[in-house]
Amino acid sequence: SKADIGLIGLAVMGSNLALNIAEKGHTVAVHNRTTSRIDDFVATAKEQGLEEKVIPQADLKAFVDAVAKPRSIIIMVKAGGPVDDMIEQLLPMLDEGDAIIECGNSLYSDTQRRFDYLKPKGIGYLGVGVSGGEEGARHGPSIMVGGAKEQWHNAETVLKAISAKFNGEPCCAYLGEGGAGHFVKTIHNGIEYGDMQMIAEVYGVMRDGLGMEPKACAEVFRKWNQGPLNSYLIEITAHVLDAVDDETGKPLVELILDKAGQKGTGVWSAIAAQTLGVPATAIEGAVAARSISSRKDEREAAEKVYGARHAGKADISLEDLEKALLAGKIVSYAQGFAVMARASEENGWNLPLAEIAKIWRAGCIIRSRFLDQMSAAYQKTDTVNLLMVPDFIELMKQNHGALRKLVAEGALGEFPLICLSSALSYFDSYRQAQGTANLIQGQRDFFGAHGFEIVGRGKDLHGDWPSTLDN
Ligand code: NBP
Repeated sequence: SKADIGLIGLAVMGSNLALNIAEKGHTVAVHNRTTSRIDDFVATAKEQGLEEKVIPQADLKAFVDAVAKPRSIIIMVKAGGPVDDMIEQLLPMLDEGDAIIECGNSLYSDTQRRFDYLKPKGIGYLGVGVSGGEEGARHGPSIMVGGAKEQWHNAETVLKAISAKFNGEPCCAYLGEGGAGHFVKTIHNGIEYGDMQMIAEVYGVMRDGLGMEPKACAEVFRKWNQGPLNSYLIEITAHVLDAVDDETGKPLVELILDKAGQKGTGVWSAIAAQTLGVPATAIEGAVAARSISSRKDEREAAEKVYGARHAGKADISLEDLEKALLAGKIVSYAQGFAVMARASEENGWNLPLAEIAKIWRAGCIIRSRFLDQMSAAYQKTDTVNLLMVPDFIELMKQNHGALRKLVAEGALGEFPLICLSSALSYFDSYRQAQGTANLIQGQRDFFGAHGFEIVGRGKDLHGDWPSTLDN
């Protein structure tokens, strides 16, 4: 008999997804360019007692033929060129109505392009964001589906079965056409950058401003994990801070080099925000912080020039740090969701914001209690900006004072709070009815005759500016 689904690409992610599929009782045909990976995979499937659900095929045509029609074929190869190569190889072997389901970390515009390319050929293209890393792929990731809706329904049972569950509900949903799934995954990663950076900034204040040892910080994060900040990232932060280096007996975190890596999805989300004209300062700040972190030589040189921060203590309580982190998080999520809402309008995706918050509640890196609250709040309203969603207005009112206090302490105490301070500035700009862009418009009209508006008098007005200047 034929396989329920096919999967190409048996590296870390693909093999874990395939094992997950087999474990949920679905037959999966598997293929990989380098055949030794197929043998390794079959051996692993045997060890796990799943070989009966696996149909290995070293020949691509035989693999395609082994999948039941209309075919659903997952590709989990390296993002970029290899995905296009795979599509071209598969094309002549597929029949109308079949689907290619690409589950790697692809750029959403590539996904959109592939979707548009395959649609007229009668092949449904699904670009699917899969979050949760290796563990998630094996035991239940959060799955963000975009692309051909008709073909999604053919694969829905399998994808929902392998996804993470939150209170029994699958963390897998169809979000919109074309590149919608990969776009949402990108913003997920941008938000993840923000969460991580804000946690790191608060850790910096604990370490340098409150003189706390890693173990003591870990204790605080464990406690916070019982409250509104309850999340996977807060939980693992406590573990990272607790870890001890075997060789030296020192806290491991103090030995790890302070240079953060990045693979590009944070940058993609910041670029998307800028391109769409949606402010996402917390995400941008988090990306910038990683870039600054990677320039250790420059930072060391600059510290010599300007001196290290003064050794003064920070005057802030742990309670206020917790509240500040919550307020920063609300702003960051508000920004990320506003970017998705705008992208949705621009691309006609109809992204369901409540549903997105829902499928992020388990399986992915940003899973949290907060997202449960968020999905509940978004279900009650169609307000786009989280800062204007009733339950969150209350939360923000209760907590922005602490964020303000932290940012003020940070400024005077010389702690870098690039993400948290950007979040606060955004909040203050967002809620300021009378801003300062009147001056910008005056300047623009002065040098470029761009015109300005005066309410009651009309648009495209000009000032009678002096024609000679000192400079
Ligand atoms: P890799 O990204 O390391 O890719 C290796 C796979 O791509 C192998 O199966 C390899 O075949 C295949 N491949 C390559 Br490379 N070029 C190919 C080509 N021209 N034609 C056919 N196959 C080709 O695998 P991974 O680490 O499992 O990641 C897979 C995807 O998942 C990537 O997009 C990655 O960014 C994403 N990812 C996501 C997460 C997450 O948390 N969601 C984590 C890690 C990765 P070979 O064996 O013949 O070389």
